[in-house]
Amino acid sequence: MLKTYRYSSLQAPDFERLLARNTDPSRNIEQLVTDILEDVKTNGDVALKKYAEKLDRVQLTQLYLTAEEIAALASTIGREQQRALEIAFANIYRFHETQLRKERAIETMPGVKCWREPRPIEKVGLYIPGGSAVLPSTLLMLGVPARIAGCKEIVVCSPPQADGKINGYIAYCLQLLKIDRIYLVGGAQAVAAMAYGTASVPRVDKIFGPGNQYVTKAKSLVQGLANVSIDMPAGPSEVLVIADGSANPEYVAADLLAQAEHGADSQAILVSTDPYLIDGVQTALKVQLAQLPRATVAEKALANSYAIVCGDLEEAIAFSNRYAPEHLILETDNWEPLLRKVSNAGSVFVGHLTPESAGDYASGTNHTLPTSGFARSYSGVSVDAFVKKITFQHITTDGLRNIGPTVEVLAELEGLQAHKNAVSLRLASIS
Ligand code: HSO
Ligand code: ZN
Repeated sequence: MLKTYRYSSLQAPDFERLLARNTDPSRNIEQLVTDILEDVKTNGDVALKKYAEKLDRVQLTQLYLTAEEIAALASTIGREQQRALEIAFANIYRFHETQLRKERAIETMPGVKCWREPRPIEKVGLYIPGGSAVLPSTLLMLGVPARIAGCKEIVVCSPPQADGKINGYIAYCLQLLKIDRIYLVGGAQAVAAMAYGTASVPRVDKIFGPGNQYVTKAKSLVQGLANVSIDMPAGPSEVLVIADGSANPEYVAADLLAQAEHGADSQAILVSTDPYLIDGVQTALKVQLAQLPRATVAEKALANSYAIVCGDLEEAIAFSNRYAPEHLILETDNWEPLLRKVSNAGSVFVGHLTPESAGDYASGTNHTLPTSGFARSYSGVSVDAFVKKITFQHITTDGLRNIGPTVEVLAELEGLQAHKNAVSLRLASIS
């Protein structure tokens, strides 16, 4: 079921092919999204209602739901589901709260004090997709760090259902987050609305959240066009499992399928030191796949995935670091020495009993992570993504005596006399 390659026989072009993903630089998408951005920029709410009718098949008189409407929807969900969302909320809160740790002020020279303080990004926009699967967990993963950071305005956009409402689980998460409005806007038009602002939807400073190719393209375009920043370039989701003979093939298969069911373009990669384990996983994949409601989606994703046989765990980690997976699962008894060798990955799941699903929902870590190899240079979403860190400094009389001459020399060597004067004038007046 999974195509299998031998690590030792891979040549440079094989690596290139196996490591590449999300390479479709479709110009059609770019043109379409540019038109939507322009339309929303010029026609605001009118354009948003038009797209709701055309794409979400719903006529909206009002582009948002109020606190009362959200409360009514939230009250329709079951107690067990409420409890699960509450536990996830609490764990995500606990884990992210520690990220606000204060940094120490430093005296770089006597009398020269420097420090850094975080300030929340005032207005943030969270996009919650509503495509083939609605993901309330994504609202928690973005809303919790935004709340902890202290963002003043949290704008949430999600496509309306055919009845002009949103799913009750999303509504319950809004309540947990104390967000009292949700905008019924989806797709590239939601990104446009939050980037430019319309009569109904406020303009924001930074846009977060996953989405389809249109949403992703819109996010990358508005960065340049509208002076707004984004969390990260997000592509289809992916997992890489490193497993040896100690792994349980059924667990491994389940983890690969948990990834594969996200979308036909998802990738689930198995890297193993044991060909028998790969055989076992292939068998388990067949059995488990047959029982999945989203089997068609998962099957397509598996067709776009593969397994690699490595000589040892060193090679496995080397491949993983080159692939830079969004999620890395280490299904081996011998995980401990591997940890420090992991150099590129979004989020790592350690040992046989740590499925990615735990982190997707409820263990506390964030599930908004870099894909498509961006784990080489990006981190997942955290409280940091919702703040700016501002540096401060204060110099005393002694401090100026200490640092002044150095600055004068450097200004002189760069030929910037005014810079030098700003120091020299002060030094003269304190001597
Ligand atoms: N695996 C997805 C997150 C998710 N899974 C949400 C289930 N719901 C990207 O990290
Ligand atoms: Zn997932």
